[in-house]
Amino acid sequence: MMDNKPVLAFIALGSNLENPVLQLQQALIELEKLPQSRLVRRSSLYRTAPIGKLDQPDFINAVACLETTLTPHDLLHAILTIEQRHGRVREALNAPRTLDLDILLYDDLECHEEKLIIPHPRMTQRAFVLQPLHEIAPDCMIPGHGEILPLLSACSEQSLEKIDV
Ligand code: PH2
Ligand code: MG
Ligand code: MG
Repeated sequence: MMDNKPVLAFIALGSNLENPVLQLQQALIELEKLPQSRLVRRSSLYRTAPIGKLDQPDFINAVACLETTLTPHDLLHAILTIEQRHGRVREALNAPRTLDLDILLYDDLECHEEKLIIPHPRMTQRAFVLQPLHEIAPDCMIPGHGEILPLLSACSEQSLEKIDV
């Protein structure tokens, strides 16, 4: 797989347990070190109100862009390994977590497997994904959905703030 053509892949980062800012900063360093990959861009960190399950701490969220020759499945395996190093415990869907890393986009791929759905199925309704993604890739197209800005405008009621770190 070493000679695959490099593609851009976008990864969402989120944490709301055990010093979330540090969790994301450390995770970005680990993403930088992934094999066959280069971290080409990263967004600011954002403090965001929880979506889905409301009675949990605020999240810190960001988005990173990798240029990679890893396959989507190898990239998924690599980011799940990083989550595990951060002590991720999988409880209910939307439960608080030390670190969540999700593949948002992988080139223009659409993939609908049980364990790997790309584009990420809920990304188009979440400002905590769309705002940092828009910061680093305002012109990106979301396969099956199109431009990012109308999607972001449609979730303007979701509160988030850029943080200085
Ligand atoms: N992740 C979820 C559910 N809700 N809310 C915010 N603000 N940020 C998240 O990363 C998040 C969430 C499930 O992945
Ligand atoms: Mg996840
Ligand atoms: Mg997630």
